[in-house]
Amino acid sequence: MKAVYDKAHWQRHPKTELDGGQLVTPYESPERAEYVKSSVTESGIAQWLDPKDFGLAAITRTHDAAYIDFLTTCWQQWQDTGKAGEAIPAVWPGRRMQQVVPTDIDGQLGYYSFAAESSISDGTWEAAYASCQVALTAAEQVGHGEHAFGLCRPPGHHAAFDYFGGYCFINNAAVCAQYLLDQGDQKIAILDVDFHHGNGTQDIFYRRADVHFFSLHGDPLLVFPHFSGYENEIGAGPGEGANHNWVYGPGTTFAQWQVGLNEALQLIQAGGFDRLIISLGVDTFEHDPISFFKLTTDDYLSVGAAIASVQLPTLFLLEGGYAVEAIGVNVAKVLIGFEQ
Ligand code: Q9C
Ligand code: ZN
Repeated sequence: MKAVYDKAHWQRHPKTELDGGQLVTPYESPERAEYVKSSVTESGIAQWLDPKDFGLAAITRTHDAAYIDFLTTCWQQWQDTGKAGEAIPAVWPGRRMQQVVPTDIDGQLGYYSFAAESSISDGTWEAAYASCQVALTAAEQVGHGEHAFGLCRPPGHHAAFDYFGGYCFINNAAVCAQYLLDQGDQKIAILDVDFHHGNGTQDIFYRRADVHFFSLHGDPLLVFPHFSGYENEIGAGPGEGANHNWVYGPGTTFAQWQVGLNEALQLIQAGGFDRLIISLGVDTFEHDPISFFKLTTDDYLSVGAAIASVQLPTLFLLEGGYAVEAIGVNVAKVLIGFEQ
């Protein structure tokens, strides 16, 4: 399959993540992408392409233009105020407060985010933009009927129409779904196998019938993003019935998780979709430091094989996975299992 990588991901290099009341080295590190690049290259299944530039217009088809404006200016605004650390939101509009866009950068950070772990620093916008162009370059191949892998960093599935969080700034999968529709597709399926609920993707398509969203994830009563991902979230208006969540508890094995995977794949198989997008997180791994599923490296071969069974042109986009040295192999296993 075709695969796309851009070293510009290195521009996303924050020093801090707010975790347990401390500023720690971020889990979502540049090394992650390099391990994936090496393992996928070693597997021999990828033909690497250089990223193309589809411009900002492809992104503002899916995201609020004012939010994108904020992302492009945030770091400069933060620096202009002379603050010592990286940009971290610390205030949000609570229930019954006004949804206004403050002029002050602390207010803007709160308005345009839903969580505080993802510090913004020098190069964050540039890397997020490049990550999305990697995804779009891979999506173009899938539009031509090929399968492709976008080695996206930073990830995207927590980024909603107009807010960031969960290490995500631009929703790469959502931008690609819209791109494929704009190229003539009628109906796209997005299957999110990351450990965390893809709240951003769900948000963007919740009232739409042209993109159906399927997500398997840790129970939000117990894990991030906490306020999204419950099984009663089925879509609304024209999108009613087009959103599907499967939640699992601590210690979930592949045998248990696979039940939801197969239900999702059956719905996708029967749904008349033109193309399939996989939000490929491997934080479902047994040794992931921030997650609680128990998938093994060999299980990822079966994940890939199961996805292949629906026989749609498929776009894989990297999302999470924090057991740094294992994520490369685990991602490669999914792609190998898919191609076999
Ligand atoms: N103590 C993705 O997998 N909470 N994002 C982490 C760590 C945020 C995960 C808590 C997790 C975000 C793309
Ligand atoms: Zn995740």
